[in-house]
Amino acid sequence: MRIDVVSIFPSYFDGLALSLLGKARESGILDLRVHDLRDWTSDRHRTVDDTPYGGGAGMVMKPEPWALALDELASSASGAAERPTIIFPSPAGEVFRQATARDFAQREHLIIGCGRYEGIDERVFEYAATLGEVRLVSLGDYVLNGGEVAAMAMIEAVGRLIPGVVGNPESLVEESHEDGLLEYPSYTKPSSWRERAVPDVLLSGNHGAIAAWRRDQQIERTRVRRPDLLGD
Ligand code: 6GU
Repeated sequence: MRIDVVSIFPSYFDGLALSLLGKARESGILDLRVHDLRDWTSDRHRTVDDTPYGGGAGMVMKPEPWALALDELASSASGAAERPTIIFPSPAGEVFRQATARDFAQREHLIIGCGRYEGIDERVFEYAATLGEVRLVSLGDYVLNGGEVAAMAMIEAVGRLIPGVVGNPESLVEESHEDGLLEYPSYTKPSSWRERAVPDVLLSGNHGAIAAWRRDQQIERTRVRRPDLLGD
């Protein structure tokens, strides 16, 4: 999979050289490239924003650098048969869920455009739709200063679903949200620690009883912490 990120703060993404995603990049499973939006400006100050028409607080990102960036990146993934999926992290977007991550993980080429929260000129989204499928995607109902942290969360959630990135694919299925429930609690040695015992059933060797207990725990946790997921 190819992922191109466009940001005015490319060094946010340095952390993606670490851990499982870093390994996936080294092995070539994940071709992740981070670009500085200012590379597509041509004025001396490398300007990317301007005041909003109609007035109001803050600045709006200018359309011209975005269009040049998208033109170049949408056509540069040589060999990609599909048009790219162009993602703009935005608190005004659809909510990013595990199902969204699974959807994006199927795609050959993602372009992620990180704006500042006052926004990108609206015409950029219309123009991007001529180059690929545009998705405005939010992490949830709170406000970040820009799209970078959200983009990193999405890249990690998507990247770990690419076959070969997570060593043991079984660890992907037993997680929170994969089956619509929160995950069950985990324990390791010692079996008794600071007066706290590991639940007996986990030491019983009875795999049927363990599976049933874990399922009950998933349902109970979900009922208490996330009743919205149960839809009742
Ligand atoms: Cl995707 N962007 C920003 N700026 N704020 C957010 C968000 C995204 N998701 C939640 N809050």
